[in-house]
Amino acid sequence: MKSTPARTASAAPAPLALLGGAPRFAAPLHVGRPNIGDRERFMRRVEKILDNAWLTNNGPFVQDFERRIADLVETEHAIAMCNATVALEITTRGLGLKGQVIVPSFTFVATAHALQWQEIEPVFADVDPVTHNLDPARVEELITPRTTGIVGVHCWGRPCDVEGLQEVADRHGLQLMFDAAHAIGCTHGGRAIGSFGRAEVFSFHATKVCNSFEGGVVTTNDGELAEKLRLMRNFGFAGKDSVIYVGSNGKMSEVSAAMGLTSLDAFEDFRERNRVNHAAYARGLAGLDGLRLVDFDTAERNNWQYVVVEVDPDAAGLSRDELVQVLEAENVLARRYFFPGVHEMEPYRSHQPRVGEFLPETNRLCARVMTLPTGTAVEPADATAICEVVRAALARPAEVRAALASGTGA
Ligand code: T4K
Repeated sequence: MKSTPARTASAAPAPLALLGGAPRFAAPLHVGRPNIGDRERFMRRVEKILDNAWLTNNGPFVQDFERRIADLVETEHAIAMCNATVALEITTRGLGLKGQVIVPSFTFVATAHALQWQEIEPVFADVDPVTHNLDPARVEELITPRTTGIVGVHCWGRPCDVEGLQEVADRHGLQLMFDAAHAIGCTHGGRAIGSFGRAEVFSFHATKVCNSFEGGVVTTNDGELAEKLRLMRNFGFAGKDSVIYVGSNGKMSEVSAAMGLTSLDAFEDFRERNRVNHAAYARGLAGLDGLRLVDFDTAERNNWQYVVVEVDPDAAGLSRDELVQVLEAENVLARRYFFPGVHEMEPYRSHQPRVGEFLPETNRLCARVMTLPTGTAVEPADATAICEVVRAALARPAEVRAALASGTGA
């Protein structure tokens, strides 16, 4: 598998760039650099699309992509859409959610926006500090007569407490669905994520382990729901001149499906690169006080697409934000996923100004978590070099802090 040759790592453990050394990487190393897959195969698919003169509206490549996803996640139905945000909107609409829906705040803003866009109020529940996923006990406390559903997020591809959430949902007659944007190819209890709750929504955005440039797929075993979602993604058309629902335009284009198929062809290679990179990070960060690399249950299948580190500033000697700046000076663009918490973003911040008081674990994670580069653009040696930078910074926190304060840093 080819990796992006746009940067070089220097061999010696150089002085930190923040402290006057040369940046460790000549070109930026991103979180979310797309995995490209086999270009020739993609180009051949594009040629075929042009030959077909069938560019969108449920074409053969979209249908093929849907079959491949349904096989992969072992569901009866997979409905491809233009992105996961629209897929979330259409799925919540198709499920008839209204009033209030309980979601985590420790997520990408799209989870909440998909509800708010339809004037459904997202109610933020706190997450479990270890799993980073919704805590069913906190969810249950927030149920009111206006609550109609729960949207769990399998954060980083690690499964939610699916059973705990399902029990809460059943006890209160609520719909349960999942934002599985991060979780393609992952399992829970040996069963593929994709068939839990009423429906699950995957993202195939460019930055995801498998991508279709932009894309989302809803999976479900509920045939009636699947049919409704298929119509809703196409303006509600049930036949040539017959519209039976309010619908949107959520269709995936053929060229996106061609990229999605090409990505799926290489998925096992992508997964393996992510796994070895994660292992390199685990070795490189081992023994550093105050740093916790989020791990994955090796009894399950994982896609390892996020390398997530929690930084305890007291034990580590530097904060997450300070480390992000140290890395930036080295051309390593670590990301603060997810910061700030969605409850700190508009319109939620204005709608619910005090809700943060009830989200202590979310607030703690938002202040401590950073994600590091992985994927096919990153070699395990790059991961090792990034860890050396972190180690070097933590060995001299006072110097780092002074450089940041004086503005001589990044
Ligand atoms: N639910 C959850 C839990 C999600 O995490 C997401 C999306 C969604 C729902 C919604 O799914 P979609 O509607 O997007 O299908 C990025 C992604 O855009 C977003 O898809 C993702 N989650 C989120 C976690 O990350 P940003 O705003 O941080 O993206 P951006 O543009 O800063 O890109 C990230 C990095 O990737 C950059 O440093 C550059 C690099 N990059 C990006 C693109 C697009 C490239 O190198 N090439 C590229 O083509 O949100």
